[in-house]
Amino acid sequence: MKIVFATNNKHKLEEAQAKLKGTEIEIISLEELGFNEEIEETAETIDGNAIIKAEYIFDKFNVNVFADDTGLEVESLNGAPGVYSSRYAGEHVTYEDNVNKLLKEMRGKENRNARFLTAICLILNGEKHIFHGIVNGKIIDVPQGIGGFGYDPVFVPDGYTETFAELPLEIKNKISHRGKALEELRSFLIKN
Ligand code: ITT
Repeated sequence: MKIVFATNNKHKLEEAQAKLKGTEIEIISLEELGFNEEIEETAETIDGNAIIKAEYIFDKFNVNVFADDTGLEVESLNGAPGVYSSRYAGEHVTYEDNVNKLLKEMRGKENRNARFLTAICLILNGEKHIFHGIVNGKIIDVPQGIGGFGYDPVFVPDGYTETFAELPLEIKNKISHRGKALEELRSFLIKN
């Protein structure tokens, strides 16, 4: 079965490909589909943005498709940056800019608890399904590691001492927000 992953993020693509390896499910990227626009994420929730991205590609190409939207929610920042995680430091910023803004906002805060939340919206044969994944952890104050992307260098998942940027991709993919949501997607696709 071929299925489009509606993302422009190559790290997400890599994580999904690793998760679906060994199954009959083949992921088609937006690049392979010949689509290279940005899809505007105008919803105020993670679920809403995942739905927007999947529906946009479904409406345009009439293909089986899934999309991922992810946010980092920090307890002492009342859930920020949340749905605004990709543009926390402004529009068209780097991952580093966002991390620096986060560390600045958290300076002096004792409560370092945070979680990543992923929503995946799948549209299969025209029907919509939503899957979720969450990982709890802590924000450290000096970035560590060069793997992963986004906020990975400052996020230490519960039960570990390394950040997601230090842990091998296999471990991140096993315990992470996206790894868990992809696992749900995988089981669903195998059954259907
Ligand atoms: P697409 O919308 O094209 O899928 P994106 O990078 O814009 O890609 P999001 O809209 O889901 O993805 O933005 C979420 C932001 O949250 C993203 O830019 C990263 O900074 C961060 N993020 C998402 N997943 C992450 C992960 O696994 N580890 C660390 N940071 C992550």
